Amino acid sequence: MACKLLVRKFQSLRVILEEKITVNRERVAKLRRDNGETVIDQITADQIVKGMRGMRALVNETSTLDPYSGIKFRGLTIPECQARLPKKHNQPLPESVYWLLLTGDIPTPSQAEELRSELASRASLPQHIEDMLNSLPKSLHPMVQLSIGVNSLCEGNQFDKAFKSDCKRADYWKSALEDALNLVAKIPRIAAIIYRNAFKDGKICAPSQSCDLAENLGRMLGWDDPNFFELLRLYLTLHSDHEGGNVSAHTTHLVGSGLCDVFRSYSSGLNALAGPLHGLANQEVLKWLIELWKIVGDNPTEDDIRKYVEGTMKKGQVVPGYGHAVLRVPDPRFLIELEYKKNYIQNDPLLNIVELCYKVIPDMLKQQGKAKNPYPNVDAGSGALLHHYGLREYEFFTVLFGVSRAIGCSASQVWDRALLLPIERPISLTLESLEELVQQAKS
Ligand code: HAX
Repeated sequence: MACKLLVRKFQSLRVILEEKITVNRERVAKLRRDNGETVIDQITADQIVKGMRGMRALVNETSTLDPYSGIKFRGLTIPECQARLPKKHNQPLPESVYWLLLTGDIPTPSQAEELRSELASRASLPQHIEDMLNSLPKSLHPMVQLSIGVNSLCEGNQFDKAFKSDCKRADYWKSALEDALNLVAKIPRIAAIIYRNAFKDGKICAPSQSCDLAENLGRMLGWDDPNFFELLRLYLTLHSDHEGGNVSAHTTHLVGSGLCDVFRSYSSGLNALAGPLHGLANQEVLKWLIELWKIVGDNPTEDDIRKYVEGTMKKGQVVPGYGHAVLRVPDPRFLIELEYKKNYIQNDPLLNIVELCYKVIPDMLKQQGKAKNPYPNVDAGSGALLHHYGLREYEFFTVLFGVSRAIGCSASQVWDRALLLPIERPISLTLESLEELVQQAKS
């Protein structure tokens, strides 16, 4: 019997996905049948010690990351997305980015509108989840609150219902898609409730049926500024996806591989995002920049910045917002942030400091000789842009990252189920067995 799903009017995305899934499932079957035993890579002891570093060992359809040219969403660079996806004002609609990541196609304006309208219709939360979020202590870090909120969305999820019914495994992706749409639709409200409770008066407006995800998010946060909504559109695009091996995407994929629904998988991914070497770096950058600004004032020299960075390094700390595990050039997302500043913001002392840091820090990290990538990553500029528009509570910044990354992680989860990917289960080694394997390989 076919998997029973909530029947909604919105069908075109499902129909398009169904056709693509049939074709891609056959590709996977052929690959495994004809070439399942073909060796395509080798692994060194160093890569094992460094936690599968650089190993090509996962399938992820939504995006690819090249060390030199950066992220591509379904083959498109971010500037190409900005040029080709349906937009509001000058930035892609987050809904059109979601459509692209889900289907691999550039949506038509009417498809983007259809998805926008569908997500807006799902944007509210059950009252008991609002009550639960309102009851959390204000002092609980916003990322913990976000993870709790997303986890709680799993109640009554479609994937579990399908799993417990006689739904065929081949149809699991349909319920994963239902849940994915609900996640992306509802996470802005969870984020906004957390913000309003932790930093404002706890009052929040209802999501509007006529706004896109970014504007709804901005309005629920308490803004009424089209320029801020425009920044949020860019922000949601820049942070939406970064291939499958990063800590949060990989965590989501791993948890989902045990057939956990998208809410619990992504809630785990959010905890992964909350580490300071990963997503939390955006809060750490702003904290660090504000301290720097206090010390050096509005018009610092390059030497002022150098002195402060030396202090950070002497303490044995990393310079937040610099370095990357894969990229070997300045993160194109950071360059787009600078471009945004140039086009939209005349004069902002903190953003000027961000630019000055970019002049100074790469050479310092090169001289230090440790970091493989001395250049800025996406987190180097994102917080200062939010600060410009008055969003200054940096403990909230990773929550915005988490709202954005739900787009990519949930699209990937749909494809994980669509391609019938099995449970992920690598093998760990003790140091002793690794040493033995090294000796065997050398003899
Ligand atoms: N400042 C100072 N030292 C740095 C550094 C930085 N920004 N980046 C790397 N290094 C050091 C490392 O600590 C490491 O030192 P040890 O050998 O003493 O352990 C050495 O350089 C080699 O590290 P690497 O191989 O270049 O870097 P990794 O791939 O291990 O780590 C990180 C990549 C992004 C975690 C790292 O560059 C870092 O800690 N950067 C600062 C934190 C940050 O901005 N994180 C956000 C990254 C982007 C992201 O995921 N956003 O969500």
